[in-house]
Formats: sequence, C-alpha cells, structure tokens
Amino acid sequence: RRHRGLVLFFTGLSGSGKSTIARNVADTLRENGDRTVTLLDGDVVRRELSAGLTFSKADRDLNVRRIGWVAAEIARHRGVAICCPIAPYAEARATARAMAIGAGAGFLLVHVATPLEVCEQRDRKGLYARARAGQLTGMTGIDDPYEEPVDADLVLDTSGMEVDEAVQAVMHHLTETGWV
Ligand code: GGZ
Repeated sequence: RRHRGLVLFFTGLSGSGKSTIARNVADTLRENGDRTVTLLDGDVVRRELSAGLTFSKADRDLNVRRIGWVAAEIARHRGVAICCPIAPYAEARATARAMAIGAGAGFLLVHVATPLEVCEQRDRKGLYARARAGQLTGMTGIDDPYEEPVDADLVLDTSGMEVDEAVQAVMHHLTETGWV
C-alpha cells in the first residue's frame, strides 16, 4: 500500500470542518512522508476547475466527477490526492471511488459528520443565515439534500473535538490501514 496511490476523500456539510482537517492532514503527510501530496481545495477547485458551475444537482455531480477524475489521475501516478467537496450525492461519491480503484489506487471516504446545528452555529460565511432568511436557495442541509454515506471508511464528528484530534484520527486510520 505504501507504493500505491491514494485518494483521500472528505465529504460533509458546509462548516463541518472538512477543509481544515484536509489541509492539516496534507501538511502532516508532507512533513512525515516521501509521497507527493496534492490538496484539491474546494474553493480553488470551484474557481479553477469548475468555474461557472452552480449548485444544482447536475453541476454538483459534474464538480465531484471532475474532482474524482483529477484525484484518480494523481493517484494513478502514486501520489496522494486529498479532496474535500460537500459531495452530497452518494452516486457521485461512488463514481469518484470507482475512478480511483480503476486507476489502481486506494480510496478512503472520510465522512465529516458534524451535525447541522453545529455547522449552522459556526456559519463562518453567513450562508446558513442567508438560507434561513430565504435569501439563498439550495443550501445543503437546509433546502438541498445531503445523502449520508453508508460506505464511509471513517466517520468524524468535529463538535467538541479540536482540529488536531480530528487530524490525529485520520492519521491513525492511515497508519492502521497501512497507507503510511
Ligand atoms: C452548499 C454552498 C452553496 C450551496 C455556496 N450549498 O463552507 P463553504 O461555502 O466554503 O463550502 C461550501 C461550498 C460548497 O462547494 P462544493 O464544491 O464543495 O459543493 S459540491 O460538492 O456540492 O459541488 C459553501 C459554498 O460552496 N456554497 N452555495 N447552495 N454550499
């Protein structure tokens, strides 16, 4: 496993902590390992790879498919690709998994299962408040679906958990499963 590529795929609601954990895991892997680590950051992906896409189901699926494809290509060449889109639909996540496996790589799905109430309390960008006020429609968890994964390799609830603990949990899982 140490010689195969890996896609580490975080899924969860806006504000669940996916990006923060993903960034820290990427840094930790870079410090400790000799693998190339590529972080497909959500904001950057939406700006560079998926510019012009909306938050409709079709566009979310396309966004997740693009991320899954790039991640699989990175992993095909034995890199570690870390991605953290909301990825609310099970079928699109399954496609990402299938593309990684098809590339001869591993795929780990991490469900950042922080409850909506907690994400909403954090509301770093004020999106939940806008959605509640009816100024934003199609907000995941409010009036747009999030299909809970039934195939997660690891589930993390970051309420009452420090970022470091969540990162340690991911690193522990990677060690246990022989990826690092
Ligand atoms: C969900 C939205 C929406 C709607 C804008 N629903 O917390 P953020 O701000 O930084 O992360 C969210 C991001 C979600 O983009 P993804 O590419 O990860 O979504 S998907 O996987 O479904 O394609 C949020 C912001 O974009 N955002 N409008 N309606 N999140």
